[in-house]
Amino acid sequence: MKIFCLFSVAFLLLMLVAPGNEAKVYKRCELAARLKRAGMDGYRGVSLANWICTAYHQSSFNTRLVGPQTSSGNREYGIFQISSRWWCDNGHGSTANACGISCYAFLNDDIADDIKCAKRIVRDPQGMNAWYAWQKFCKGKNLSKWTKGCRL
Ligand SMILES: *[C@@H]1O[C@H](CO)[C@@H](O)[C@H](O)[C@H]1NC(C)=O
Ligand SMILES: [Ca+2]
Repeated sequence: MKIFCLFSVAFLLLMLVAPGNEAKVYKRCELAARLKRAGMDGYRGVSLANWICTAYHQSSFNTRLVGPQTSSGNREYGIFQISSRWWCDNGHGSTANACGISCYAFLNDDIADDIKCAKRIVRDPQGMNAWYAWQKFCKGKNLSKWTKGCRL
């Protein structure tokens, strides 16, 4: 039993320190700073608060989130919940794969590729309406709370 506990603790520690392998959940202001650094504040006229609000309502800032399978057999991946139907390839069924990337690349703690694809998505005529959570929870709302208290 003691040995088992030691192994468990060792395993847990390993999981915590393994680089690039973390189930990273961003803090709100941490994500705000990261997105700002990536030029997302005002990208295509979309303020930083809109991106934070969208990410929160899509994934709770969890980079590891895989959405449930939809009726069309697709899933959504990562902090922005990007769909395998249009934007990435998850190896199951057909996809437009407009971002030219594996969906699994959206599940690690390096969100550079997620950001790049989100920019591609918002360049389409539908803009932010691509994200249902944005329409429902962010569009036309007072979004000041999403960047409040963040040093940006
Ligand atoms: C948005 O909400 C904040 C904080 O609740 C408030 O200070 C601000 O005046 C509001 N902005 C608008 C445009 O209503
Ligand atoms: Ca990634």
